[in-house]
Amino acid sequence: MKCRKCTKHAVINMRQHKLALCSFHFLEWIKNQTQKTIERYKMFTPDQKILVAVSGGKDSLALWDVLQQLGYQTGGLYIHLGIQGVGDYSQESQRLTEKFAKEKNLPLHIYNVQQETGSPIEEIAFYNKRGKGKPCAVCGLVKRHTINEIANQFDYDVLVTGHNLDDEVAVLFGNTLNWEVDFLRRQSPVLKAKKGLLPKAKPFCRFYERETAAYALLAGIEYIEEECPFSVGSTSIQQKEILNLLEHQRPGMKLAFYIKFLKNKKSIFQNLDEDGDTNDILYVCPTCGQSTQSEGNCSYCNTIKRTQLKKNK
Ligand code: Q46
Ligand code: ZN
Ligand code: ZN
Repeated sequence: MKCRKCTKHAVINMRQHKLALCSFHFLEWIKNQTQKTIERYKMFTPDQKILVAVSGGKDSLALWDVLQQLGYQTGGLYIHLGIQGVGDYSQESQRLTEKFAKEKNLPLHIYNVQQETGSPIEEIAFYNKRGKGKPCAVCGLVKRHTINEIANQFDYDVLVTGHNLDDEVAVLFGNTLNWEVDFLRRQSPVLKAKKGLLPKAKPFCRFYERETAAYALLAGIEYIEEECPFSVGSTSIQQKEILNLLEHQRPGMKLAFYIKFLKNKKSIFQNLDEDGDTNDILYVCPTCGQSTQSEGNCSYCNTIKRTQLKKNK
């Protein structure tokens, strides 16, 4: 198969776009499409400071690479969760993230949960009995808190994450199956700033996972291939498998499902603010100074305090 734009051998055939491209034109296509997505959803502008949440995986490193090539001012944030897994997951993903940042000469903030709080993520989850054996709920809480802390400290304007189309469609599918109206209302490629919280954007939300993987490979990015050990057997992975079967039978199904949802969202949720939560009164946590939805300490500070108290008993 030949590249649509030149006569060279095509390295990827994107059936949903009826588009086959060579390595050079595919890398160029990813960059152009990312720029279009940034503009289409009014994500951010070149004069803003962008904080990229990097995990050491293909999506976040590829996104960081594309944004810096497009000329955006970016800095990365890696959160070391203290997760072991096979081959020391956190240590290895930090190593690869640091290697990438060094090669590209990009600023990287490293936040080590154990060093900052005294406990790795699993221990915090254990002492707070959250998440039925998995530390994911606590992990989300710690990540959100850390991102806000670093963003405030270093004056970042926008947070970007490497969520791809497969991630977004799995979330959409799961929320539809359970009629999670509030979550559906809030699902968007871009979320406006709320009091004390950073605006968020997902510039890769229209790329299939195989496209971001191909980008990382062709751009020579070394990334961690293992997923976090706690993601194994998750509902979202099961749903991704079902969606892959549907996509196989009908190429483009995932993209259409997502794009049509975004197009029809306004009429489905008429009179409701798509960002949600805007009517919630936000308070200031007396310990860390971040926004919280009730008076007194925020959930993060309560969780860390509880961990330290129980651990030292
Ligand atoms: S939440 Fe759970 Fe992920 Fe945290 S513990 Fe791993 S699987 S990394 S996105
Ligand atoms: Zn070509
Ligand atoms: Zn707090």
